[in-house]
Amino acid sequence: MSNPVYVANCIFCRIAQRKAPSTCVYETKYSYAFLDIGPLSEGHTLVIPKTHAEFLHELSDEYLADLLPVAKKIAIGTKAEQYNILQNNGKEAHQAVGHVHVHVIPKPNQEEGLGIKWPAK
Ligand code: D5M
Repeated sequence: MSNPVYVANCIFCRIAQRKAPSTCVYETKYSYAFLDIGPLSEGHTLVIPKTHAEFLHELSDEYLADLLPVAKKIAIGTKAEQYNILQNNGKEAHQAVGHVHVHVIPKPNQEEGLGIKWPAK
């Protein structure tokens, strides 16, 4: 495993290091998953690498390879049959936080919701 890069003024680096608050959903050696602060739906989760990279193309394959399996696990954990996986790179592409993150956005039943109890381990 290559040495992780930590950027002190990056909020997602701070979250991954547990120096800033978050609701952890799941984590691996390479990735950290937590609830989005402004959820588009119940269970909206972000998966981030535990090393700093602003854009996907700057992230090493070692960390990149873990992001989608974790996103899949989160999606399964929500029990939503329908969901979006999104990943934005650059301001024009609606990236607001400069640390790679994958959105998992479940589409819960509008009346019943998902009834998730986090963390879903
Ligand atoms: O999405 C950036 C996402 O990051 C957006 O949905 C809000 C979320 N966000 C920002 N700060 C926090 C903290 N501190 N905790 C949890 N979620 C956060 P983007 O793809 O860059 O537009």
